Amino acid sequence: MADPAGREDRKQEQIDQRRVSPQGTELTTDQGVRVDDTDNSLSAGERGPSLMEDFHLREKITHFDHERIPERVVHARGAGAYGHFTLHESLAEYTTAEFLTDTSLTTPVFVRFSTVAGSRGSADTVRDVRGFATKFYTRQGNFDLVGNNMPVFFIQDGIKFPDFVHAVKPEPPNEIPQASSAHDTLWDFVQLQPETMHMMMWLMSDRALPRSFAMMQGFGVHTFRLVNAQGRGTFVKFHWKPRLGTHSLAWDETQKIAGKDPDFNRRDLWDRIEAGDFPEYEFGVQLVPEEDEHRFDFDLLDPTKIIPEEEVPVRPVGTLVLDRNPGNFFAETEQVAFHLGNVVPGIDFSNDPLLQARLFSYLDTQLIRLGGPNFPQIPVNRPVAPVRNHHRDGYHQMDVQQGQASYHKNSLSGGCPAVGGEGSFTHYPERVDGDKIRKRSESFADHYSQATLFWNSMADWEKEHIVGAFRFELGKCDHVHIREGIVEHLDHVDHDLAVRVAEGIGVEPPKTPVNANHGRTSPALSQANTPADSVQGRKIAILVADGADPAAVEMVGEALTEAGALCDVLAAKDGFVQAAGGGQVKVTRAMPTVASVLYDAVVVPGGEESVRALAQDGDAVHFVAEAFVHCKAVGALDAGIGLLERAGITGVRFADGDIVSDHGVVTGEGPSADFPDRLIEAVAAHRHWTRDKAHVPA
Ligand code: HDD
Repeated sequence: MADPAGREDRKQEQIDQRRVSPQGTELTTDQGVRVDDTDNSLSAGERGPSLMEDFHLREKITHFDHERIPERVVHARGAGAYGHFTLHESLAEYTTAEFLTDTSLTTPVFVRFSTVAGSRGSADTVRDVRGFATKFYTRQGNFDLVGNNMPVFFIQDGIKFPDFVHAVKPEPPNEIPQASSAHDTLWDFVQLQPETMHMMMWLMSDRALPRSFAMMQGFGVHTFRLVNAQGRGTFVKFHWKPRLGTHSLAWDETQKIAGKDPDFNRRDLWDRIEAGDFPEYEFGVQLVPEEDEHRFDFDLLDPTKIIPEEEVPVRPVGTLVLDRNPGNFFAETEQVAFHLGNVVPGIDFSNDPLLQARLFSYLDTQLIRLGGPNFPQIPVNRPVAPVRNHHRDGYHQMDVQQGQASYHKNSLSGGCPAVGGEGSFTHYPERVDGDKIRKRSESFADHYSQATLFWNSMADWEKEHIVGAFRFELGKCDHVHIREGIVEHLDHVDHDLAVRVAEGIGVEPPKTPVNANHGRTSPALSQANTPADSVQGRKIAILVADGADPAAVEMVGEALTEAGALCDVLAAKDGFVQAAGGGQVKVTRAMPTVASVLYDAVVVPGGEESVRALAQDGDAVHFVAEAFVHCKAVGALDAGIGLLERAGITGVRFADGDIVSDHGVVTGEGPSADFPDRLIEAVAAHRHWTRDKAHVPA
C-alpha cells in the first residue's frame, strides 16, 4: 500500500500497528485492571509495614527489576533510524535479488550505527570503528548488511574474534580503560598478530573520529557473491558513500566532547532527522567476475584487504535516505537483531573465514541477548515478507499458530507450508574439496602492502594525525617491549612512519628501512579527496554581548541558515543582549551550557562594546582560541577581529579594508554582503587542517 508520500512503506505500517500511546488512557495492571493509586504502597496503617497482598506493587517492582537485557558483547552503544532504499540502476545481469533489480521499488530499511568497544553508556566520540548495520525489509525477506565504517577488519579468521575482543575491551583486573584501544592488552595482541596492521592504520586515522554518522562511509567488508537468474556468480563488495562527504573531528576535540556531550553523534543523527535534514548515502558495488578471482595481488577472501577503487571502480546503483527516528529506543534500536546470514535469493556468501564464523555468531548471540528463539517476531525484526514455517512455541511466542500439523511433510495441512516454489533461496552450488586442516592460506600472508598503500595515500596532515594517534595510544602502554614490537611492524609499513612514532614514545627508531616502500597510492582512501561543498547541518556559534551589531548578527544568521546550517547566538547569559543603537538580540544559549567543541564554526560580529565585554570573558576568549586550534572556520567582522587577536590568533592575515579568508579565518571590515559567502565556503571546507596553530593555547 502506498503511503502519503507516494512510496511504499510496509514496514512503517507494520511498526505503527504495534505502537502503544498513553494518550487518553487510564493506568492499568498488566492484566488490564484499572489502578486507583500508584504512588503509595498498600500498608497496614499510615506508618505500618507494606502488605504482600499489594499485587500492583509487586507487579510494578518485578517488571522494573527485569527491565535490563544484556548489552551487545560488542557494538553495545548505538543509534538507529528508519529510512528507505531506492535503486537507480538494475543489477539484473548479476543478481536475482528483487530490491537490486527492480528500480520501481522502494525498500524500507532500519540502520543502526554503533561504536564497538565501549559499553552502552560510553561516549560517542571515542577512537573506534563505527558499525553501519542496515536491515533491508525486502519483499523477498530481510537482507542484513552488517558493515563498518572501515573497509577491512583486524583479523582474518573468526576464531580469533574472542581473542581480539578480549584484548581491546577494558583490562580484566580493573575494567580500565572504557571504550579505548589505548592500553597494553590491545597493542600486545596487535604486535603478536601482524594481520591487524592494515586495520590499525585505519583505526589510528581520522576515520575513527567521525564528525557525524551522516558523514561516514560504510563497507560490507567481506567479498560476497551475487547470483543471477542463470545461476552465474559474481563477487561483490558493498559500499555506502555519504552525500555530505567523509569528515572527522579533531582528536583533542573528541576527548572534550566525550565529557561535554557524550551523545554527540547520536544527538546529531536525531536532530538532523527531526529537522528534515536527512542523512543520505549512495550505495555502490565493486563487481569482480568469478574468472578474475585470482587476478589480484591479494586474496579476495581475505577481509584485511580492500580492492582499490582505482582497480575496480565502485559502481553507484542506489540511494539510502534516513528519514524517521524510532519511537522507542529500547523497542527498536536496542532490540534490533542483525545477522549476516539474513540474505535473500540472489545474494550469497564467499568462503572468507571471518564471514563464515560470523554466520554462526549473530544468531547465537541474539538467543541470549533477546531471551529466546522468537526474537524475529519483535516488531523491528519482523520481515514484511510473510513468515510461515513449522517453528513452534519457545519463550515470548507472539503468534497464535493455527492448524494440526507443525511438521514437514504433512498431509493434514495440505502439505503446507510447502517448499521449493519460484523465488526460493537456493545456495550457490560452489564446488569445494580439500583436506580437513587448520591452516591459514599462504595467499593471506602479506600483512603490510595495503597498510603501506593506505599510508602512502594520506595527505600530510592525515599522516600527522596518524603519527599523533600512534604516539598517544602507545604512550599509554606501560610495557616497553610492546611499544618496540609495534615500531618494528610499522617499519614494515613505512620507515618514516616508524621513525616518527618511535621518536614520540621513547623507543629507539629503526636505523634503516626493513624494506622499500612500494610507492603505490589509492587517492580514494584520503579524506582530502572527499566532497566538502555543503554546510547542511553544520552548527555555527555567533558570540555576542551587550552592544553587539544587530545587522551583522542577522546577516550572518540568515545567510548560514538559508544555506542549511544551524546558528546559535551565544552570550554569557540566556535571554537577550542589548543591541548597539537600541533594540535587543535574542540569545539562543548561554555560553556556559555549551562549548566550542560542539560547533563547526564561530563568528564574532562587530560592536565595540560587545567585543570589549567578550574580551574580558575567559569563556568567550577560550571559545575562539579552541575553535581555531581545532581548525574550524572562524569569522569576525569589524571590532570582532579584536577578539581573535585577544585569543592569540596570529599567523593568518586579517581584513584590511577587503574581506580576507586565510586558512579558514574569514574577516571583514565595513558592511559587506560577500562576508557570509566567504564564511560559507570556509565552513563547507569542514576543517582547515594545514593551519599554523601550535602557538595558540587551548
Ligand atoms: Fe560483528 C555485532 C560488524 C566481525 C560477532 N558486528 C556487530 C555489529 C556490527 C558488526 C555493525 C552491530 C550490529 C547492531 O547494530 O546490532 N562484525 C562487524 C564487521 C565485522 C564483524 C563489519 C567484520 C568484517 N562480528 C565479527 C566477527 C564476529 C562478530 C568475526 C564473531 C565471530 N558482531 C558479532 C556479535 C555481535 C556483533 C557478537 C554483537 C551483538 C550482535 O552481534 O548482535 O555476534
